[in-house]
Amino acid sequence: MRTQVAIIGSGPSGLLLGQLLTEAGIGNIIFDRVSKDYILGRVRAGVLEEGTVRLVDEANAGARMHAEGLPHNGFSLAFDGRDHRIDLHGLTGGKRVMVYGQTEVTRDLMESREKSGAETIYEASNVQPHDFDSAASYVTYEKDGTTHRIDCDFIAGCDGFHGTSRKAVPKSAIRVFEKIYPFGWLGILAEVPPVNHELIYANHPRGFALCSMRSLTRSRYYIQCALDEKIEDWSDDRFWDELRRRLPAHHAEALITAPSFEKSIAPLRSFVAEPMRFGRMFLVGDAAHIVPPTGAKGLNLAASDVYYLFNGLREHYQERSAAGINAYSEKALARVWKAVRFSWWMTTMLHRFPETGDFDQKIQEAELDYLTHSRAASMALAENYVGLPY
Ligand code: RFL
Ligand code: PHB
Repeated sequence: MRTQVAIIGSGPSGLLLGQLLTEAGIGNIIFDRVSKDYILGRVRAGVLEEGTVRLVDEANAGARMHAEGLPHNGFSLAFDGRDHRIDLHGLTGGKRVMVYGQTEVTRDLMESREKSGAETIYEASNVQPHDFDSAASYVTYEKDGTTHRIDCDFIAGCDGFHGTSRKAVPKSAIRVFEKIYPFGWLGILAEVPPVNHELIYANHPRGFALCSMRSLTRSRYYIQCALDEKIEDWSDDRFWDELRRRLPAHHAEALITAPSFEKSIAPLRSFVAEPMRFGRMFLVGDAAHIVPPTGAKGLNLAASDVYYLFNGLREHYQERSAAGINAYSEKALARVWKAVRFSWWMTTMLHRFPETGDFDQKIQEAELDYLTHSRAASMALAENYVGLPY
């Protein structure tokens, strides 16, 4: 069997690329090692940049996002017992973000893919890219006891941080940059109205906290925790108490609680692999880079990678030009590193580091005070948060 683009991974990167290619009449097959239901059970990102919204629209999957997503014009930085609003809309000349869960984006993209008739092979085990340094690339996978082979022009490695694509690249051809943070995020979902109509990022001597949402009746809350914390040790009551302690008093008093229906701990990491192209295989999204979630950039970077790669592939097929494909790695990495910097900076400014003490807490508060009182500093934050242009 043969296709034009073999896509490994049915997360947001793979699905978005697949739908843009399908809309442009370029053949593609997606392979994922897990089931559709498993993918739809993963709770992850919640904040979409305008560029991401635009791409989901181009992929013909934006209707529900526009009907149910919540446009946000700002967010709050809370520290020293007070709230300080960052007016994203005013500071960026009219830009905003969309609060709409990654799970819902994924569901919408899967639905439009099913409607378009493009093929996805779920529960494909041992998916492997082959011969991507030649013009005769192919992918193999196993299903129902049989090994299958799909020949293709290109391979898109959209299989996340633990995927197979990056691992298939010879060590001598790839360079990785990594930073592991000495804490994680404990996150919960609960069927309660959000404590505030906008997100709250809180710096507190006890550690960072984030109040986010999925809708006007469903909240997503996170608190910074030690890496060796066990989820079983965190009852809902303990979580709510700790969250309240880290918020300014008026929010703590207004917080509505209920039993959580999802609770998990995520480690924080910055990671970049260079380059992002190896012959006829491209790495896209988390397969190539990871950022700590503090800047809300992971999914949005996946989307900008997809934008550059889709345009490169479209130029290849429709205009017989290799310019876009040849520029993919360099263009994507230039944007990736700026988001890596922003996410590292937000993380450093908002979290309590185990090795630091009260001096560092005061420095963070001074930085936050400067940030919220200097228009120039607020503008730089807002410009990055809504997403650098592409
Ligand atoms: P994904 O979503 O990991 O999808 C990869 C897919 O590849 C499949 N796969 C394989 N398939 C075949 N063979 C193999 N060997 C395979 N190995 C893996 C997997 O089953 C999966 O279906 O990567 P993708 O598509 O690049 O998307 C990246 C985003 O998921 C990620 O960057 C964001 O979720 C990060 N993130 C956030 N990003 C934002 O932009 N805004 C946010 O607010 C935000 N919050 C978050 C986040 C990530 C979090 N966690 C849990 C990591 C909050 C959290 C808590
Ligand atoms: C979320 O809603 O899951 C979320 C929002 C903002 C972030 C990270 C996660 O920075």
